[in-house]
Amino acid sequence: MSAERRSLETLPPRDWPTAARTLEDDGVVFLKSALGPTDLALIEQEFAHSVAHPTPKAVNFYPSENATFFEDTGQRMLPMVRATGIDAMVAALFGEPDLWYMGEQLFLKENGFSRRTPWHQDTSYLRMMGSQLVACWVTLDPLPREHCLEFVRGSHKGTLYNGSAFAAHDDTAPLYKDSKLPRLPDIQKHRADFDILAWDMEPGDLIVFHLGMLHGGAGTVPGMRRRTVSLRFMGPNVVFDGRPRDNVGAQEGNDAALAAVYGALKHGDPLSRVMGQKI
Ligand SMILES: O=C(O)CCC(=O)C(=O)O
Repeated sequence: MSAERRSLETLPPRDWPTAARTLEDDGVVFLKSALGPTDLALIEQEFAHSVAHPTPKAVNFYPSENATFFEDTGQRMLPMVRATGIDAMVAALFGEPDLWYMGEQLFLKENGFSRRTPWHQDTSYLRMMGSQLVACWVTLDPLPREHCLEFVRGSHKGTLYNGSAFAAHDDTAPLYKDSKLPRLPDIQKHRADFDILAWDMEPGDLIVFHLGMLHGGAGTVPGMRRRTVSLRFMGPNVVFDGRPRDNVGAQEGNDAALAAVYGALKHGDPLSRVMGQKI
């Protein structure tokens, strides 16, 4: 696998300035046919390897529901990111060559009626601010719009909510009990009140979204498999969000490694010095 960043000329042609403007305005951009068959084969191989070799952070959510809802995070997919040119696409969207890879998150839903991923913002869990802060969401299975990842348009510029605890019967149950952040709205119950974006997706299509976006993932029905990966990146304008988030001191979430990083930072400190892999 190549260690060099691919040049944009080797990737499907696209109007990158327009795509960047959509990402900036809406908080999400859909890139049709961004990846070719060789790229997909590589991602599929990496996905299978990760599922077969889960990290200690892997979670099987909602085990009583009798369907698979597997989630894991890791830092193993950077060679794939480079080989497929996903980093080159992010650099084009940022208009910025310097990038840091923050890692991948895998979701596998299958074997029955697997439930939705609750609506949430990644920045509720990560104390990060800046426009150059995105996930690239890839599906390995065709997903009609109703099984896609969904977004509230422009919500990266709105309120930052408390995290979802991913509770079985209450999607908005707050993760952080003493938080100053407001409870999530019940978007699923009041969908008509929100400007929701989603797409019919084929393997090869890519969605890039800002980590401040309200987003939620559809579930599966019997006979379906939904294998998806989020690859997260930041650019140099991303800084530590040190504003108080709870009533008892710094809110570190449930990640001890992140807590150690945050403890050494002041509001506005660049995060690229301390997090992610420079690529
Ligand atoms: O695919 C899903 O259902 C959820 C994905 C998600 O929340 C994420 O990638 O941040």
